[in-house]
Amino acid sequence: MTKQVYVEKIGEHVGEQVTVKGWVYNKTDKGRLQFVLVRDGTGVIQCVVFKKAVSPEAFEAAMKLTQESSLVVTGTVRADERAPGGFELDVADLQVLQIAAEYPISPKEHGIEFLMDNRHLWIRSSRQYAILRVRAEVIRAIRDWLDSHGFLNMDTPILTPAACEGTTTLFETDFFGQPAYLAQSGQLYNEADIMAFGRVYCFGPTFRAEKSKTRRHLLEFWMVEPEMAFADLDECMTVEEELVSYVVQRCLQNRATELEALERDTSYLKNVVPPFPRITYDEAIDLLKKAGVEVEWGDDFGAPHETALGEHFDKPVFVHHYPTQIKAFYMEADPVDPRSCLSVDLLAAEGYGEIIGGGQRTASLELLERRIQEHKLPREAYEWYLDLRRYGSVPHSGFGLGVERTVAWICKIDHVRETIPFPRVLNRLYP
Ligand code: NSS
Repeated sequence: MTKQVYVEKIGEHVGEQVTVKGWVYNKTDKGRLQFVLVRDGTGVIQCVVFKKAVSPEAFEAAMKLTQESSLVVTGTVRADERAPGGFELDVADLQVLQIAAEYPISPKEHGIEFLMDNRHLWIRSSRQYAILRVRAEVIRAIRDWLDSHGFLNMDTPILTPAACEGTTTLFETDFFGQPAYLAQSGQLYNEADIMAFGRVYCFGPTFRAEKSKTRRHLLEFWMVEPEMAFADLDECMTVEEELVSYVVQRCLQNRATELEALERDTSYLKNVVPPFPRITYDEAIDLLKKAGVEVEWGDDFGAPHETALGEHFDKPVFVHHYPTQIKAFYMEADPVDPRSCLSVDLLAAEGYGEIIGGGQRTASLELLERRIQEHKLPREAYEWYLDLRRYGSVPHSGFGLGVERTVAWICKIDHVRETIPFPRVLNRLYP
């Protein structure tokens, strides 16, 4: 039996006979020579099938290969500078598992609806492959950083009795006759967890019935949410900038090939190291007015505002102390000016806008009770959350980083739909 290897590691086997299992990526017919590009999930290798080097059956099989046919090839690894990836396989034997039907996705331009309908196949193409490998690295880097900085992974429920981020984007489902909502955030449970474990994070899918179609919104997205007992707003920002910098640097290091394939200019990313600029909402308003953007104190920032702000800085920028009226019910009040709250958003530059939302949470029972009332939330569903202010309340902070927006920014791609294997966007549940 010849040793099976992955293309990614093929360079370690120069001169050896190995077996590769994969799919036909492309094929060039040169008569007695068939050049078959095979991808195996870890890379692509050119396999050279020479008529005289294989059995007549194997050569016949090679002739019939179509794009995406599945096969097992055995051959000798040869280093070749001209080959894509630097190595080639001189084929000794070839076994076809299945001859693929005519593949619907070709190098020609396809409309987005067609590609979305064929997402289950689209993920095989080189651009999607690169983006989704960056995504996996982002997730791994986040976990590595948090796991090695004292954060304990505590996952939070997906079926919940109450809203965290407002009642307008809840997905409702039936919980044996009682309404349940898909989690918009694990934050409220994280707040319970930190009173037991100090520093925690949850990392999971979150759901928002966003009725708007934008390039930044998914209905199902992944969010990592660190939460810290005894941390104030400043410390929250420090943790955010360290985490984001680590994630970006890890991608530059471990996903250079993918970023290059995406033609990502990485000079901006190299500059993503702490500290990031920190400005207040009031300063942001001034900046926007000076830049000629129409805005009034009290307005929430939309994509045009965030883009304009991001353009001012050569790094991601923190905007903190937003008006209380435009933020969630759990935000701690600013002790100096109660019209503002201790919230912070991190805006990625290059037009990408908000990738993190977070801040310091209300520690006082009285204020929290008032906010729940003001936001017209059903108090019974939040009794347990109020308990956290009855039994050893402490100042605490946390944030949520959206994986898809972060990946879109790192890859510099237009739409978050390409940053998750199977995106859930408005009016689309298939495939
Ligand atoms: O609504 S957030 O701003 N904040 C929260 O959910 C807090 N409860 C998090 C926390 O403090 N633990 O969302 C946080 C991030 C936001 O910055 C985006 O990066 C991402 O989650 N996000 C989204 N990504 C994709 N699609 C949609 N619809 C979306 N909504 C938020």
